[in-house]
Amino acid sequence: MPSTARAVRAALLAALATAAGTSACGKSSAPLGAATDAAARVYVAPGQYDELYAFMSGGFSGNVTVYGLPSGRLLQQIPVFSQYPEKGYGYNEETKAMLNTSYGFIPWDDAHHPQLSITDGKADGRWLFINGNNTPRIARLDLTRFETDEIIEIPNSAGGHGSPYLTENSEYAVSATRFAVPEPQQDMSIRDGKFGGMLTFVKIDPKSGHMSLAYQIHVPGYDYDLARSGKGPSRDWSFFTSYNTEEAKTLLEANASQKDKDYIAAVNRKAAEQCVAQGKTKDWNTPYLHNLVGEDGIARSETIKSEKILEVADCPGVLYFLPTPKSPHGVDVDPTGEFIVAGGKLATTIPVHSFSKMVKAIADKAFDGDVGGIPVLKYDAIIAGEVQNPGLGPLHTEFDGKGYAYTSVFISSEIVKFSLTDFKVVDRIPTYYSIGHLMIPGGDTEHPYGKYVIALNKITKDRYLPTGPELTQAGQLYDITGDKMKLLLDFPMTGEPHYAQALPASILKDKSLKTYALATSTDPYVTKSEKDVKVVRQGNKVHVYMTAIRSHFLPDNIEGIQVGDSVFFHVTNLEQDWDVPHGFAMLGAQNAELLVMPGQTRTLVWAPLRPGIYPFYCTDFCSALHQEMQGYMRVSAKGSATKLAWNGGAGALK
Ligand code: RUQ
Ligand code: CUA
Repeated sequence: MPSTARAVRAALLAALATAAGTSACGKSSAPLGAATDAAARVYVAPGQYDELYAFMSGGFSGNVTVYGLPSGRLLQQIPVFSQYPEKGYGYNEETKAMLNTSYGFIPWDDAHHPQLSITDGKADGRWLFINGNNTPRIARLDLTRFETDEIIEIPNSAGGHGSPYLTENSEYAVSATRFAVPEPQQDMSIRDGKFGGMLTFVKIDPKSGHMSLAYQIHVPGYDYDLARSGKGPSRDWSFFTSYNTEEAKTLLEANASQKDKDYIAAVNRKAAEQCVAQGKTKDWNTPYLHNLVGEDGIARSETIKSEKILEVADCPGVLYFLPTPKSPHGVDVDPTGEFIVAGGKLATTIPVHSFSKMVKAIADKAFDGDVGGIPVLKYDAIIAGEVQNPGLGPLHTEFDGKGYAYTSVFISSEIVKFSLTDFKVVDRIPTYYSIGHLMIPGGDTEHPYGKYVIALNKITKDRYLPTGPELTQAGQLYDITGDKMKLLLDFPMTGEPHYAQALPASILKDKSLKTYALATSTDPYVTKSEKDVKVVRQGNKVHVYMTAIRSHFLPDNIEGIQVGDSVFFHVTNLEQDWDVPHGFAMLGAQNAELLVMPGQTRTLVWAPLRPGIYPFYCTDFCSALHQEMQGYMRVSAKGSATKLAWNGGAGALK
């Protein structure tokens, strides 16, 4: 083990042992390090609303969770990159296409960084974007419905980690390939092959939110980790951290930690846009998928095979390297747009670059040579300050808008607060344990809401009742209104929490959709009234146009189904009252349930295997007679003379 890695590991174990020791000695009932009035500060009385919505990445659950703050109450799970049987997401006919990729249907991803859409650098409550890390993708969620509406795959990439990190008016989402790979992909020696990297810019339509690939910048084969787009004076720039500038292919823990400094790649988007407009790009045609929910509520996939690739040599001024110690992870831009804070995982200081100095250094050509034609700026010419004694393993930084920055420090398990005036540490507080990201509501925008910081911890150890080898993931809420941070609350979270975003509830809550309008539904499979229910056979496909309303389905008796048929249940929920979904589940269906919102139509496919009588029922407790909300399907042998018949509408069954 190399000495840095050994030191890091020893420090981690020591930090965990100290922290665990403190609470193991009988103090576990006293809130460990919590403010004395913590209970009152996070208590939201029954029937009262929380002050903030928080959107948390579900990490390896692939989804997004919605919490209320300050209570830490879980309000909703929004499926994004992973199938979610509770809502039928990725199982029903309307949403399956959302999970299509150029690699086929993929039922899972690892979701990392939620990003609220912004206008003038402030959350506008329209959409939430989040990246898929394993098979690089960016998703867009609609925040009136809390549903995933769009997923775009990022071609020529492997590991879409540094993403989506929007620009000041949500013009672009970005993505960086974390793993260097052959660009374009091809068979070559791992050891001797020359790998590359790719920085991707995805255009977001300001009205519809629809995403399209704008251009990709071909860069050296480093590991690009995280990103941020600038704001204010730096609004036309995007920044990406890289590690492994050693371009090691094996045992990176040692081999990618050789150099003192790696780089932040600074991209001038205006220069890039100009080169694209001047036709200086090359056309590549790696296939990628774009999945979009249409006006009719149905997701469809389109395969696209066209990318505009920008070679740095063809576009001078588009990219500069900012030397940054040492295997940096996060890169974060303060609310004024002047400071670019890096989290050097193995660095002994937190380097803070100055945007204005960077611009001057570029004008003065204050370069330390170049790599592959990319100018490397002189470290001393761009650095604004170095935060001394920041703790071990700084990762991510958020801002309170009052001139302070808050950095998560993984190995020493703490949040460190420092001044953006003199770069001195002014406060620090332990986290339990091994904090990854942290989030101040609005703390990555030009207008932080402030008030709280949330630690998104990787390890919980002794903080909760043990639940076997796998313990719950955790967030911790701290008050940051005073000089000293105060711990208020621990709350469990779903999946591994990576990043999170929050905004005042007042921006969203009145926009929340209550029902889908049945009268104006354009779903091709909608049934708008009970008199229209029907069953239609097309070869061995049988379409059941079914309605649900408290407390029955219609038709609820169907005969004439045969083994070998595929039965499509198109279930329309006729309700137009808020909070009255109906569910649908079928004995032996090799599928999830349907959960159908008021006014919505959802489709489940069932392929009966054996003759018999098969009940179905409503899965969502909708009324006093919910248990009565059931029906039967009669399945006959293939070729049987039993006629197709049903009750309701023009059906012949009585
Ligand atoms: S990462 S713990 Cu996936 Cu955002 Cu830094
Ligand atoms: Cu409908 Cu229960």
